[in-house]
Amino acid sequence: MLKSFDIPFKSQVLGLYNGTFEKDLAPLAPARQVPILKTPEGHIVFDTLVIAETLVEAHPSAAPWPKNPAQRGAARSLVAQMHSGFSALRTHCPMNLQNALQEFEVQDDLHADLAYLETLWHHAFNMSGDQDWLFGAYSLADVFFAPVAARIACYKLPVSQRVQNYVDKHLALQDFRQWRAMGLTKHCDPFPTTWPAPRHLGPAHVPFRPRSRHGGHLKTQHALIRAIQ
Ligand SMILES: N[C@@H](CCC(=O)N[C@@H](CS)C(=O)NCC(=O)O)C(=O)O
Repeated sequence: MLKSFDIPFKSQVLGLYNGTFEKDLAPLAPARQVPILKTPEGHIVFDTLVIAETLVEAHPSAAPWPKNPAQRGAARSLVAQMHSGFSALRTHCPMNLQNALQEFEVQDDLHADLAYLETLWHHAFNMSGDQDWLFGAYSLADVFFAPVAARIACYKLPVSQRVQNYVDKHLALQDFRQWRAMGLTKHCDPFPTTWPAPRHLGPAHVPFRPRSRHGGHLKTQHALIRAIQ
């Protein structure tokens, strides 16, 4: 999110799966889940939606929401739906940027989530004139659906060609590839999920060196605290 809108930050990883999570969280109280944002003033802000709105306030020129009011309202609605719903997708398809499955059985409730996802995304494509991103230029709506795109790729979920094109667009995005490359440098032992038949996520296993878009030296303004996925 911060990177997509060119907001400098320093990232700190907490040990979600290695037993240090509670201890790592202690200085960030009362947050008890990641991600967490620490502002330049030292304020702790947690929950992705609140982090997004905090950044919008602090960096209005970054323009992370669509300019057009109708599209902005729709973008916010889609993000809210994502944030508060899609429980089947979350339950059956935990995020994993390391591997993808060859075969995965899609349950009825997951089919229903995917159908609703198609409805929401096509609504956005129709509003914006069917461009690459949901509302034309890359916006917070795309940020919030990036993990959904990763899940669709990871579990090879059945989606329409239009939606698959949108997913591929996410996977090919430089910031997405860098995010994933940074994740691949971390290893969990034991790995938290059982993967019967892993394969590469695709569309290409593109080598990407984790580094800052600003030439390697990040000027620390925000600290984004996240966990090993
Ligand atoms: N509503 C929260 C959900 C955050 C969330 O589920 N975080 C997970 C990792 S993705 C977490 O911290 N899990 C650890 C735990 O619940 O103990 C948000 O969107 O920020």
